[in-house]
Amino acid sequence: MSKMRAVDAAIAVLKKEGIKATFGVPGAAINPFYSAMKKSNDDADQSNDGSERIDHYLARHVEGASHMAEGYTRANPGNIGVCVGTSGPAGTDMITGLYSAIADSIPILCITGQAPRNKLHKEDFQAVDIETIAEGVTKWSVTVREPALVPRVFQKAFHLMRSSRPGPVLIDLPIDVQLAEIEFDIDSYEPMPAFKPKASRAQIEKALTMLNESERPLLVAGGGVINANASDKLQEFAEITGIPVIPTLMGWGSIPDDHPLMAGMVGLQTSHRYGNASMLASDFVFGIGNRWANRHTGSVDIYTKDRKFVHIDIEPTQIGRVFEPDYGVVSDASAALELLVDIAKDWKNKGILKDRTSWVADCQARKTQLLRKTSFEEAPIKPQKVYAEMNQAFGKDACYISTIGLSQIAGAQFLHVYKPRHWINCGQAGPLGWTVPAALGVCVADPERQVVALSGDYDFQFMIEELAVGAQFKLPYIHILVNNSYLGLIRQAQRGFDMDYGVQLAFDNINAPELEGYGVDHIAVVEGLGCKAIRVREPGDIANALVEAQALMEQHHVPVVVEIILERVTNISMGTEIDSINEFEDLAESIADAPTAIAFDKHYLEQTKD
Ligand SMILES: Cc1ncc(C[n+]2csc(CCOP(=O)(O)OP(=O)(O)O)c2C)c(N)n1
Ligand SMILES: [Mg+2]
Repeated sequence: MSKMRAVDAAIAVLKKEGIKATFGVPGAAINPFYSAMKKSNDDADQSNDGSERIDHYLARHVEGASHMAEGYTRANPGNIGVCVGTSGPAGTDMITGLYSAIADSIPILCITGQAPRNKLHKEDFQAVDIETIAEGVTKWSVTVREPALVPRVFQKAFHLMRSSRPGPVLIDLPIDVQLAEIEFDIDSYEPMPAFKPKASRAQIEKALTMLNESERPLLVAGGGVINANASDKLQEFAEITGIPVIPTLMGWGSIPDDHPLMAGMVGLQTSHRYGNASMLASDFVFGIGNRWANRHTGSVDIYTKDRKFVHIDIEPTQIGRVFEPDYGVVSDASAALELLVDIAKDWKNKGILKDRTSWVADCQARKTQLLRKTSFEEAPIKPQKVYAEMNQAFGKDACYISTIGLSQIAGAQFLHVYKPRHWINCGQAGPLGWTVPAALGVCVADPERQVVALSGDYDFQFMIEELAVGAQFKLPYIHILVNNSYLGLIRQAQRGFDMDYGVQLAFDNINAPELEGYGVDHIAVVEGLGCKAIRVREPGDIANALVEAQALMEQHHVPVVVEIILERVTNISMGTEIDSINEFEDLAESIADAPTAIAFDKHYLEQTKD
C-alpha cells in the first residue's frame, strides 16, 4: 500500500486498464486530474521501465472530445476512448457523445470535474448534477463522494463498460475528492474479468435446426458481431452453411462487400435494392448481435410477414423488444458463432445441412439486376458520381467515417466496405458534427489507417473547429465534403409537407463571390484552421483531386478536405417500407451505368461463376 492523491490512483488504474490516450478540455475543477496525468507522463518519460504515457488531445469543443473518444473505441477491438472535462458545461456538452455511445453499444469513459462535496447543494459555480443528467445515457453515472472509492469506481467502470452489452460510463469527481490522500496498492491491481453470457450447446442446436429447416434463409449480422470481434466466425459460419448475409448498418464490414455471400443491406435508407429484394424473398431470418432497428426493418408487419426469426443477442431485453422472435438466445456473438461453426461443421460432415446453391444464386442474380445508376457526368455534380469516384480511388483498406444526412445515406448505398471497423458510423443517434472528431479519434487509435471521412456541408460546419486538433496533433486523413448548400436530408423530408423551410444553407458570401451563393467558404475556414483543402466543381476533376489530397496529406500530415460542389437538389432513394422504396433517379441498366458496383467486379464474378 502507498499513499497517493485519489487522482494519482485514478491515473494509475487507467494505465493498468490499458488507456493510452485521453481527449478533453481542462478547467479549474478537473485540474487535479490533469496534474496527475502530467505527473504520470513525466515519470514515464524519465523511467526506463516501459511505463507508458497517456497522451492528451486538446479538443476545441467538449462535445468533440466525446466523439473523439467514440471514434477511438470504434477503431479497434478492446479500445476504450476516454473523454475528460471540467464541471458544469463540460459534462453537459459530452452528453451527446454518451448518448451516441450508449445507442450503438460503444464503451467510452467520460470523466468530469465537480465542485467540492460541501458545495454541491449550494448552487455553486458550475456545479451541475451531471450524475443525474447522464443517467439515461450511460450504463453507470456516478459522482464519487468518498476519496477511497476513486480507484474502485474506475475498476468497476471498466468492468461494466466491457461486460454484457458494452456502453459508456461517466465518473464525476468533486475537486476535494480528487485532491484527497488515499491508501492504494496499484502494483497488485488487476482489471476485473468482463462478463459475457454464452449460449449453451442445446440452444445453438435448436437455433440451427430451425435455420436448417427453412428454405430461403438469411443471416442478419449486427454491430454485436463487430463488437465481439467475431466477423471471421460469422463468415466461416456463412460459408459452411452457404447462407447469404445481410449486414446491418452497424454490422457493415463484418463480411466483405465482395464476398459471394454478402447479400446487401436492408432498410429504408442505407440499403441496397438487392438487399431489400432478398429480404422480401426470404422465409427465415437469423439475427446475430442486431437490434431490429426501425430504419432497417421499416414496419414490423412488412418485415416479419411470412418469415420466421431466430434472434441471438448479448442483452436479454433486446429479445422481444421490437417483435417476438420464434426463438431467442442470450449470448455474446462470438460465443454463439463459435458453437454455430462447430455444430454446423459436424452437421455438414454428416450430410445434414441443406444445400443452398439455388437460393444463393438467386441472391447473387439480384445483385447484378437491381442496381442504381452512378455514371452521371453533368455539372453541377450529382452525388452518385462522387461515390463511384471514391470506389475507384480508395482501395479495400479505406476506413469510412460518417454521421447522417443524404451524404451518409448515399455513401452507404454506393460505397464498398471490406473489413470490420472500416465503416464507422453513429448509427442510432446520428448527431450532426460527429464526423470530424470521430475521424480524429480513429486516427489517434490507428495512425496507419487510411481514414476517409464523409460529410454533408451542415455536418461539416457543426464541429468544423475540431480540424484544428488534426492540424495541431498531426492527424492526417481525407475528408470528403459534399456541398449541396442544404440540410439535404431534411429538405427531402419536407417534400411531404410541401415546403422548403429552414433548410437553406445558401447565402451570398460577401468575401467569396466565386461561390455563387453556396454560402460558407469552407476552403478558407479549413485553411484558417491549419488544414489543407481542394474544391472540385467538375465530375472529371474528382479523381485527380483525390490523388492530390493523398499527396497533400503525406506532405503536410494534416487533415485534407476535398469539397465537392454538388447540384443543390438531388433526392436520394428512400422510403417508409422496405417493399416501397422511392427511386428518384434512373436505375442502372448495364455495367456502364454502375461501373463500380461489386456485382460487375471481375473478381466477384470469378468467385461466383459456378
Ligand atoms: C444535432 C442534430 N440536429 C439535427 C439533426 C437532423 N438532421 C439530420 S440530417 C440533417 C441535415 C444534414 O445536412 P448535411 O450535413 O448538409 O447533409 P446532406 O443531407 O445535405 O447531405 C439534419 C438537420 C441531427 N441529425 N442532429
Ligand atoms: Mg448538405
